[in-house]
Amino acid sequence: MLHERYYIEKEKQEKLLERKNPKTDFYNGIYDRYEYPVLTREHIPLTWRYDLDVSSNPYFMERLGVNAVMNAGAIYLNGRYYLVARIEGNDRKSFFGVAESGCGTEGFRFWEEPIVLPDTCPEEVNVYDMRLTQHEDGWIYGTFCSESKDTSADDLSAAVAAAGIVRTKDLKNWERLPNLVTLHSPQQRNVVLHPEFVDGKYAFYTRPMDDFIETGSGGGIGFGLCEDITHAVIDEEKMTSLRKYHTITEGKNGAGAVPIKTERGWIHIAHGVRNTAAGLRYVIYAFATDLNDPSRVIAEPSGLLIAPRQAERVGDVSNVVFTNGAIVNEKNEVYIYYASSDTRVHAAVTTLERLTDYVFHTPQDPGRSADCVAQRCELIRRNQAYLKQEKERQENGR
Ligand code: BGC
Ligand code: BMA
Repeated sequence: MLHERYYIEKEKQEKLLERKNPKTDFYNGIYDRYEYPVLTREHIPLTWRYDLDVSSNPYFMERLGVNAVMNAGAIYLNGRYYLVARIEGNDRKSFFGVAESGCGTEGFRFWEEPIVLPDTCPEEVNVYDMRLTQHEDGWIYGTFCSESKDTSADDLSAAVAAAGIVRTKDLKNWERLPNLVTLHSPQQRNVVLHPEFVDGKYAFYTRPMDDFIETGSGGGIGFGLCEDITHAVIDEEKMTSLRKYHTITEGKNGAGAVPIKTERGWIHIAHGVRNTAAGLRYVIYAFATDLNDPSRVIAEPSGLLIAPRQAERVGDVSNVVFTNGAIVNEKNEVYIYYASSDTRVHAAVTTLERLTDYVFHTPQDPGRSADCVAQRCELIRRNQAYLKQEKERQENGR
């Protein structure tokens, strides 16, 4: 016998999973936003949260609650959209689960059970933020943050972040490889595997850090090569997208989605962080690197691509948008999956043509107020002249 409440909750959830997700009227010409998040804690199957047996759970209580569903890696396989989401239990521990949809902006359903990664690191306490790379070697790799307690420090919250590496062919069976070793950076978060070999080697985007929170001397997003993915060691980390004073990356930045290959270069969708009186503010930005040397930045549109807006601004860690996954389908539509405020996952949708135009034709940040206002006045004056010319053209045509 099932509790009567089970049927009510099941029906509520079914409605949510079947809900249509219309575009909002948000407009910037770059991407569309959607009315609802694509994944929330309410998407988590009831079997993961409730004990359905009325004799052991007479009140139909959540026994293992889920607090948030966020930061999802993404991959497109055989015409279907897959997200590997970070699911955070009420216990603050995260794990991964696959959610699948036929359309990319709605209808995501979790598979029956979460991903069970091989438990090879006894000191590891938390895992999160997986990036999924379809590598040209034939494997799908997942890189994620593997966090352990820093036992060398007195501070209870002192931690060590490393990059975990797993691989799979089907998102079901996962092989765990040793964590990435970066010889010159004691900590790593936001590590992304490049989808192609570079000089015959595996290439990683890294994020050199001196300690768990502060990137310290780490100047931005790093890039390093390694010979053997089964014992991945990176010696030199070159710098790609740099942190800069008084920009959206001043505090820190990190690689997000796996870079997207276009005719003009690799497009990267990353995050930038600045400190504020209200805490860290995370936004998403984009840049491009050279096709032959993916560490060399060749285009840097000014400022942010996605900022937390309206309801997105509020959540467990407010004022945050974060991405670690994007999908390009065969129609060259681009689905950028981003989480808001460490609470839920949304899709921002554009096309490869638009994203390329954005990355290569958005002016660069000139770096100072005086130059930025001059840049804007130049645009305004060109527009005024254009409007005048259009008006004359229309009047002459009449
Ligand atoms: C949290 C992450 C966060 C990191 C740095 C971790 O313990 O799980 O969500 O990004 O700390 O603040
Ligand atoms: C981090 C990330 C994310 C998180 C963000 C904001 O450093 O790795 O897990 O979304 O902070 O809390």
